Amino acid sequence: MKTTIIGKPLPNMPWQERGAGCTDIVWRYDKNPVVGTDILNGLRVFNSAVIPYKDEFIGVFRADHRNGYPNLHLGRSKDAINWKIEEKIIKFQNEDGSPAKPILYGYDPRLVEIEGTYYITWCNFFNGPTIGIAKTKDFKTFIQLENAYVPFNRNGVLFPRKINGNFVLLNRPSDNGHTPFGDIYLSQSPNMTYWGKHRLVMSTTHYWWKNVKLGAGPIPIETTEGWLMIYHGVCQSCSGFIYSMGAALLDIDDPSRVIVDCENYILTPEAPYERTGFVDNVTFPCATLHCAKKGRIAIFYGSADTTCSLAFTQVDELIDYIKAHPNKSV
Ligand code: BMA
Repeated sequence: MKTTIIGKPLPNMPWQERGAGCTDIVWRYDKNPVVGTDILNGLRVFNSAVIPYKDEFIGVFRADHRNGYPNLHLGRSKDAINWKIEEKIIKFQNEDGSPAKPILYGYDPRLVEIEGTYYITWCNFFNGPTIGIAKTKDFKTFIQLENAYVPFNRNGVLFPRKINGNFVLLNRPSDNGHTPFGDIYLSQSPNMTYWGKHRLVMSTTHYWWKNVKLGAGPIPIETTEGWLMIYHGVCQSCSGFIYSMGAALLDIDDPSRVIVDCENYILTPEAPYERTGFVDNVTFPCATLHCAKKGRIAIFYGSADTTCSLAFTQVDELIDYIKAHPNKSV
């Protein structure tokens, strides 16, 4: 079998074969949702990030509290399906060890390991939404760094290694509300504090499912064919926005260059838990677990702003699919 994903094997990742008769390129776990509203005192837990940690899994979860604000919680799991999520909100400290000012809200976290340090990026309140960044080595002490940008920005997603000596952060400039526009950019930093060398990665196009806005999703996956970037694409319907998932390949050395973007969505709200919830018709991918040895990818995504769900795909089939259905406007 060819090795397309550049990385480690992950034999304990969740996996389920495509069901008989299913021809979808990405297929759902048949026991979705994996994190329901029964897990954290009835709060909605969705748009969350998970990662392998030691022989288990760890996650940063978004929970929407009864005061209306979302915040970030730590979760642990042996199988990435059954989760225990801590009731207390993650407490950050400053680099000098003093307690950081509690964040007013934090949502849509992403989580990545780079050179032995774990970084959380999330949508952080800073007189409006921007990208917050924190780091930890042990998931006990969390050090909050400077926000990456002035407001407004969302969907901050780090690459899992430095590229040409810099950390690279995908992001999506936005507004203060339910932004009716949005393209994916990237920024670079030598030290996780000063961000610059901003580049446009991908704009909305005429394809109806992604003609309003785009946002990077999980941490990009390094493959022999380029960085596999799974993202969300949004269209406007008479009953509101609809969030689907898309996929593209970016150049390994210059990820602002799109090699090929798929014209089709790879998953769109169709299951009842995606179509109906606090916000209907949302599939919002924030993480993947993947096995380089078997070429398997599990996508962890928020469903209808209410629960967390899982979907699966096989890397070579997905890459072939992207190439067979190119976005002709890139
Ligand atoms: C976006 C973000 C996401 C959310 C989505 C759909 O603007 O707030 O957290 O899932 O809207 O409501």
